[in-house]
Amino acid sequence: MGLMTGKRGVIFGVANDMSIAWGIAQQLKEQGAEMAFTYLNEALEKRVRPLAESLGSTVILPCDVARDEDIEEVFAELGKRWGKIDFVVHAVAFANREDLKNPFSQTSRAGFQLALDISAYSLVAMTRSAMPILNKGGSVLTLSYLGAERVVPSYNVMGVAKAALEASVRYLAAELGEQGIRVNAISAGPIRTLAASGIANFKSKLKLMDDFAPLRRTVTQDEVGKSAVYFLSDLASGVTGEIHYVDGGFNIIVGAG
Ligand code: NAD
Ligand code: 0WE
Repeated sequence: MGLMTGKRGVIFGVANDMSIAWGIAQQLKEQGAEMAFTYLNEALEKRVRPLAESLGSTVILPCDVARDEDIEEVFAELGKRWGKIDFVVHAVAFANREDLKNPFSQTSRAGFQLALDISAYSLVAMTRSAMPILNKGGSVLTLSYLGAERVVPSYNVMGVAKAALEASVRYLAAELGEQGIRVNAISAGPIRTLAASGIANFKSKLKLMDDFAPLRRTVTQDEVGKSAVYFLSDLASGVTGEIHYVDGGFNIIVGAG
Protein backbone atom coordinates (compact mmCIF):
# COMPACT_ATOMS: atom_id res chain seq x y z
CA MET A 1 0.00 0.00 0.00
CA GLY A 2 1.40 3.38 -1.02
CA LEU A 3 0.65 6.67 0.71
CA MET A 4 -1.39 7.74 -2.36
CA THR A 5 -3.08 4.42 -3.17
CA GLY A 6 -6.69 5.04 -4.22
CA LYS A 7 -6.10 8.77 -4.71
CA ARG A 8 -6.62 10.59 -8.01
CA GLY A 9 -5.53 14.03 -9.06
CA VAL A 10 -4.30 16.37 -11.76
CA ILE A 11 -0.86 17.86 -12.43
CA PHE A 12 -0.54 21.25 -14.15
CA GLY A 13 2.98 22.29 -15.25
CA VAL A 14 4.88 19.41 -16.80
CA ALA A 15 6.90 20.78 -19.74
CA ASN A 16 9.59 18.09 -19.94
CA ASP A 17 11.44 15.53 -17.82
CA MET A 18 13.29 18.32 -15.98
CA SER A 19 10.06 19.94 -14.70
CA ILE A 20 9.47 20.08 -10.97
CA ALA A 21 5.92 18.89 -11.76
CA TRP A 22 7.44 15.76 -13.30
CA GLY A 23 9.52 15.10 -10.17
CA ILE A 24 6.31 15.40 -8.15
CA ALA A 25 4.37 13.13 -10.53
CA GLN A 26 6.99 10.37 -10.31
CA GLN A 27 6.98 10.40 -6.51
CA LEU A 28 3.17 10.38 -6.44
CA LYS A 29 3.12 7.42 -8.83
CA GLU A 30 5.58 5.55 -6.63
CA GLN A 31 3.06 5.95 -3.80
CA GLY A 32 0.19 4.61 -5.90
CA ALA A 33 -1.55 7.78 -7.17
CA GLU A 34 -3.54 7.90 -10.41
CA MET A 35 -2.96 11.16 -12.32
CA ALA A 36 -4.23 13.32 -15.14
CA PHE A 37 -1.87 15.81 -16.81
CA THR A 38 -2.36 19.07 -18.65
CA TYR A 39 -0.16 20.73 -21.25
CA LEU A 40 -0.01 24.34 -22.46
CA ASN A 41 0.18 23.83 -26.25
CA GLU A 42 0.74 21.25 -29.00
CA ALA A 43 4.52 21.68 -28.89
CA LEU A 44 4.48 20.68 -25.22
CA GLU A 45 1.88 17.95 -25.78
CA LYS A 46 4.60 16.06 -27.71
CA ARG A 47 6.72 16.06 -24.55
CA VAL A 48 4.00 15.60 -21.93
CA ARG A 49 2.00 12.78 -23.54
CA PRO A 50 4.81 10.16 -23.55
CA LEU A 51 5.84 11.12 -20.02
CA ALA A 52 2.25 10.84 -18.75
CA GLU A 53 1.74 7.54 -20.57
CA SER A 54 4.93 6.15 -19.01
CA LEU A 55 3.20 6.56 -15.63
CA GLY A 56 0.08 4.79 -16.91
CA SER A 57 -1.93 7.99 -17.33
CA THR A 58 -4.58 8.16 -20.04
CA VAL A 59 -6.12 11.54 -19.19
CA ILE A 60 -3.96 14.19 -20.87
CA LEU A 61 -5.71 17.50 -21.52
CA PRO A 62 -4.85 20.93 -22.99
CA CYS A 63 -4.98 23.92 -20.65
CA ASP A 64 -3.80 27.51 -20.93
CA VAL A 65 -4.28 28.78 -17.36
CA ALA A 66 -4.85 32.30 -18.74
CA ARG A 67 -8.22 30.98 -19.96
CA ASP A 68 -11.01 30.27 -17.43
CA GLU A 69 -12.76 28.09 -20.06
CA ASP A 70 -9.69 25.85 -20.37
CA ILE A 71 -9.46 25.39 -16.61
CA GLU A 72 -13.20 24.71 -16.29
CA GLU A 73 -13.06 22.19 -19.15
CA VAL A 74 -10.27 20.24 -17.39
CA PHE A 75 -12.33 19.78 -14.22
CA ALA A 76 -15.54 19.09 -16.19
CA GLU A 77 -13.69 16.31 -18.01
CA LEU A 78 -12.23 14.91 -14.77
CA GLY A 79 -15.72 14.97 -13.24
CA LYS A 80 -17.05 12.95 -16.20
CA ARG A 81 -14.22 10.42 -16.07
CA TRP A 82 -13.66 10.05 -12.37
CA GLY A 83 -16.52 11.71 -10.51
CA LYS A 84 -14.35 13.01 -7.69
CA ILE A 85 -10.63 13.77 -7.29
CA ASP A 86 -8.30 14.07 -4.29
CA PHE A 87 -5.54 16.48 -5.27
CA VAL A 88 -4.41 19.30 -7.59
CA VAL A 89 -0.78 20.26 -8.29
CA HIS A 90 -0.23 23.82 -9.61
CA ALA A 91 3.35 24.17 -10.97
CA VAL A 92 2.90 27.01 -13.42
CA ALA A 93 4.57 30.43 -13.69
CA PHE A 94 5.31 32.95 -16.40
CA ALA A 95 6.61 36.49 -16.81
CA ASN A 96 8.05 38.27 -19.83
CA ARG A 97 11.71 37.42 -20.16
CA GLU A 98 12.72 41.10 -20.25
CA ASP A 99 10.92 41.66 -16.92
CA LEU A 100 13.38 39.18 -15.33
CA LYS A 101 16.30 41.25 -16.58
CA ASN A 102 15.40 44.94 -16.70
CA PRO A 103 15.15 47.02 -13.52
CA PHE A 104 11.97 46.16 -11.57
CA SER A 105 10.79 49.78 -11.75
CA GLN A 106 10.63 49.40 -15.55
CA THR A 107 7.98 46.66 -15.34
CA SER A 108 5.07 47.60 -17.62
CA ARG A 109 1.43 47.41 -16.54
CA ALA A 110 0.92 44.63 -19.09
CA GLY A 111 3.97 42.70 -17.86
CA PHE A 112 2.83 43.00 -14.25
CA GLN A 113 -0.67 41.81 -15.15
CA LEU A 114 0.66 38.88 -17.18
CA ALA A 115 2.96 37.63 -14.42
CA LEU A 116 0.26 37.87 -11.74
CA ASP A 117 -2.40 36.35 -13.99
CA ILE A 118 -0.44 33.25 -15.02
CA SER A 119 1.55 32.77 -11.82
CA ALA A 120 -0.92 33.70 -9.07
CA TYR A 121 -4.52 34.20 -10.21
CA SER A 122 -4.44 30.82 -11.96
CA LEU A 123 -4.27 29.10 -8.54
CA VAL A 124 -7.50 30.85 -7.49
CA ALA A 125 -9.29 29.95 -10.74
CA MET A 126 -8.02 26.37 -10.56
CA THR A 127 -9.06 25.89 -6.95
CA ARG A 128 -12.51 27.33 -7.65
CA SER A 129 -13.03 24.99 -10.61
CA ALA A 130 -11.72 21.99 -8.68
CA MET A 131 -13.88 22.57 -5.56
CA PRO A 132 -17.08 20.86 -6.82
CA ILE A 133 -15.21 17.61 -7.55
CA LEU A 134 -12.64 17.68 -4.72
CA ASN A 135 -13.26 15.03 -2.07
CA LYS A 136 -13.31 15.96 1.61
CA GLY A 137 -9.68 15.56 2.66
CA GLY A 138 -8.62 16.92 -0.75
CA SER A 139 -5.35 18.80 -1.12
CA VAL A 140 -4.14 21.61 -3.39
CA LEU A 141 -0.40 22.29 -3.74
CA THR A 142 1.48 25.07 -5.52
CA LEU A 143 5.16 25.97 -6.02
CA SER A 144 6.73 29.20 -4.79
CA TYR A 145 10.19 30.70 -4.44
CA LEU A 146 12.09 32.73 -1.83
CA GLY A 147 11.79 35.82 -4.07
CA ALA A 148 8.20 36.11 -2.75
CA GLU A 149 9.50 37.13 0.67
CA ARG A 150 12.94 38.62 0.04
CA VAL A 151 14.48 40.57 -2.80
CA VAL A 152 16.31 38.19 -5.12
CA PRO A 153 18.12 40.18 -7.83
CA SER A 154 16.35 39.88 -11.22
CA TYR A 155 13.40 37.86 -9.91
CA ASN A 156 11.50 41.16 -9.98
CA VAL A 157 7.84 40.93 -11.01
CA MET A 158 7.91 37.17 -10.41
CA GLY A 159 8.67 37.93 -6.76
CA VAL A 160 5.57 40.11 -6.58
CA ALA A 161 3.55 37.37 -8.30
CA LYS A 162 4.83 34.74 -5.84
CA ALA A 163 3.96 37.04 -2.92
CA ALA A 164 0.40 37.18 -4.31
CA LEU A 165 0.48 33.41 -4.79
CA GLU A 166 1.53 32.80 -1.18
CA ALA A 167 -1.15 35.16 0.17
CA SER A 168 -3.67 33.39 -2.07
CA VAL A 169 -2.65 30.07 -0.48
CA ARG A 170 -3.52 31.50 2.94
CA TYR A 171 -6.88 32.97 1.86
CA LEU A 172 -7.87 29.80 0.00
CA ALA A 173 -6.79 27.64 2.94
CA ALA A 174 -8.86 29.72 5.38
CA GLU A 175 -11.93 29.48 3.17
CA LEU A 176 -11.75 25.81 2.14
CA GLY A 177 -10.79 24.40 5.53
CA GLU A 178 -14.48 24.05 6.37
CA GLN A 179 -14.90 21.64 3.45
CA GLY A 180 -11.91 19.61 4.59
CA ILE A 181 -9.79 20.87 1.69
CA ARG A 182 -6.18 21.88 2.38
CA VAL A 183 -4.09 24.38 0.38
CA ASN A 184 -0.29 24.63 0.74
CA ALA A 185 2.84 25.76 -1.10
CA ILE A 186 6.35 24.38 -1.39
CA SER A 187 8.97 27.11 -1.74
CA ALA A 188 11.71 25.33 -3.66
CA GLY A 189 15.36 26.28 -3.98
CA PRO A 190 16.75 27.02 -7.47
CA ILE A 191 16.62 24.00 -9.80
CA ARG A 192 17.76 23.84 -13.44
CA THR A 193 14.50 23.53 -15.42
CA LEU A 194 13.06 25.01 -18.63
CA ALA A 195 11.77 27.98 -16.59
CA ALA A 196 15.30 28.55 -15.27
CA SER A 197 17.01 28.28 -18.65
CA GLY A 198 17.91 31.55 -20.28
CA ILE A 199 17.83 33.38 -16.97
CA ALA A 200 21.00 35.44 -16.71
CA ASN A 201 23.14 34.48 -13.72
CA PHE A 202 21.03 31.46 -12.86
CA LYS A 203 24.28 29.59 -12.36
CA SER A 204 25.18 32.02 -9.60
CA LYS A 205 21.94 31.13 -7.75
CA LEU A 206 22.91 27.46 -7.92
CA LYS A 207 26.42 28.26 -6.69
CA LEU A 208 25.03 30.23 -3.73
CA MET A 209 23.31 27.01 -2.64
CA ASP A 210 26.55 25.02 -2.82
CA ASP A 211 28.38 27.73 -0.87
CA PHE A 212 25.83 28.86 1.73
CA ALA A 213 22.81 26.56 2.06
CA PRO A 214 23.05 24.54 5.29
CA LEU A 215 23.02 21.35 3.18
CA ARG A 216 25.72 22.91 0.92
CA ARG A 217 23.98 21.83 -2.29
CA THR A 218 20.96 22.44 -4.48
CA VAL A 219 17.80 20.39 -4.02
CA THR A 220 16.40 18.06 -6.69
CA GLN A 221 13.03 17.65 -8.38
CA ASP A 222 12.73 14.31 -6.53
CA GLU A 223 13.21 16.02 -3.18
CA VAL A 224 10.46 18.52 -3.97
CA GLY A 225 8.39 15.50 -5.08
CA LYS A 226 8.89 13.72 -1.77
CA SER A 227 7.67 16.77 0.18
CA ALA A 228 4.75 17.02 -2.25
CA VAL A 229 3.74 13.46 -1.34
CA TYR A 230 3.56 14.58 2.29
CA PHE A 231 1.28 17.54 1.52
CA LEU A 232 -0.96 15.60 -0.87
CA SER A 233 -1.27 12.51 1.31
CA ASP A 234 -2.97 11.88 4.62
CA LEU A 235 0.39 12.48 6.36
CA ALA A 236 -0.37 16.22 6.26
CA SER A 237 -4.09 15.89 7.17
CA GLY A 238 -3.67 18.60 9.82
CA VAL A 239 -1.65 21.01 7.69
CA THR A 240 -3.06 23.88 5.62
CA GLY A 241 -2.06 27.41 4.61
CA GLU A 242 1.61 26.58 4.97
CA ILE A 243 4.56 27.82 2.88
CA HIS A 244 7.08 25.03 3.25
CA TYR A 245 10.72 25.51 2.22
CA VAL A 246 12.47 22.72 0.32
CA ASP A 247 15.73 24.55 -0.25
CA GLY A 248 18.40 22.86 1.83
CA GLY A 249 17.82 25.51 4.52
CA PHE A 250 19.01 28.41 2.37
CA ASN A 251 16.14 30.67 3.48
CA ILE A 252 17.37 30.74 7.08
CA ILE A 253 20.78 32.12 6.17
CA VAL A 254 21.32 35.83 6.74
CA GLY A 255 24.34 36.66 4.62
CA ALA A 256 27.50 35.47 2.96
CA GLY A 257 30.43 34.25 4.99
P1 NAD B 1 9.01 24.35 -16.05
O1 NAD B 1 9.31 25.26 -17.18
O2 NAD B 1 9.32 22.92 -16.22
O3 NAD B 1 7.48 24.50 -15.63
C1 NAD B 1 6.74 25.68 -15.78
C2 NAD B 1 5.43 25.29 -16.41
O4 NAD B 1 4.55 26.40 -16.53
C3 NAD B 1 5.61 24.71 -17.82
O5 NAD B 1 5.09 23.41 -17.89
C4 NAD B 1 4.80 25.65 -18.68
O6 NAD B 1 4.16 24.99 -19.76
C5 NAD B 1 3.79 26.15 -17.67
N1 NAD B 1 3.07 27.34 -18.11
C6 NAD B 1 3.56 28.59 -18.38
N2 NAD B 1 2.57 29.39 -18.81
C7 NAD B 1 1.43 28.65 -18.80
C8 NAD B 1 0.07 28.90 -19.15
N3 NAD B 1 -0.35 30.09 -19.60
N4 NAD B 1 -0.83 27.89 -19.02
C9 NAD B 1 -0.45 26.67 -18.58
N5 NAD B 1 0.82 26.36 -18.24
C10 NAD B 1 1.74 27.35 -18.35
O7 NAD B 1 9.77 24.96 -14.78
P2 NAD B 1 9.72 24.61 -13.22
O8 NAD B 1 10.94 25.22 -12.66
O9 NAD B 1 9.44 23.19 -13.04
O10 NAD B 1 8.49 25.49 -12.71
C11 NAD B 1 7.37 24.95 -12.01
C12 NAD B 1 7.01 25.84 -10.85
O11 NAD B 1 8.05 25.80 -9.88
C13 NAD B 1 6.80 27.31 -11.19
O12 NAD B 1 5.71 27.82 -10.44
C14 NAD B 1 8.09 27.94 -10.71
O13 NAD B 1 7.90 29.29 -10.37
C15 NAD B 1 8.34 27.11 -9.48
N6 NAD B 1 9.71 27.16 -8.95
C16 NAD B 1 10.79 26.88 -9.76
C17 NAD B 1 12.07 26.93 -9.23
C18 NAD B 1 13.29 26.66 -10.07
O14 NAD B 1 14.39 27.10 -9.71
N7 NAD B 1 13.18 25.96 -11.19
C19 NAD B 1 12.25 27.24 -7.87
C20 NAD B 1 11.14 27.50 -7.07
C21 NAD B 1 9.87 27.45 -7.62
O1 0WE C 1 9.85 30.95 -10.85
C1 0WE C 1 10.92 30.83 -11.42
C2 0WE C 1 11.06 31.17 -12.89
C3 0WE C 1 9.76 31.47 -13.53
C4 0WE C 1 9.85 32.02 -14.92
C5 0WE C 1 10.89 31.77 -15.80
C6 0WE C 1 10.87 32.31 -17.09
C7 0WE C 1 11.99 32.11 -18.07
C8 0WE C 1 11.51 32.19 -19.49
C9 0WE C 1 8.82 32.83 -15.33
N1 0WE C 1 8.78 33.36 -16.57
C10 0WE C 1 9.78 33.10 -17.45
N2 0WE C 1 9.70 33.65 -18.70
C11 0WE C 1 10.54 33.30 -19.71
O2 0WE C 1 10.44 33.84 -20.83
N3 0WE C 1 12.00 30.41 -10.68
C12 0WE C 1 11.86 30.27 -9.25
C13 0WE C 1 13.34 30.13 -11.25
C14 0WE C 1 14.16 31.37 -11.12
O3 0WE C 1 14.01 32.39 -11.99
C15 0WE C 1 14.86 33.41 -11.56
C16 0WE C 1 15.54 33.01 -10.41
C17 0WE C 1 15.08 31.70 -10.11
C18 0WE C 1 15.48 30.85 -8.96
C19 0WE C 1 15.07 34.66 -12.11
C20 0WE C 1 15.98 35.52 -11.51
C21 0WE C 1 16.64 35.13 -10.35
C22 0WE C 1 16.45 33.86 -9.80
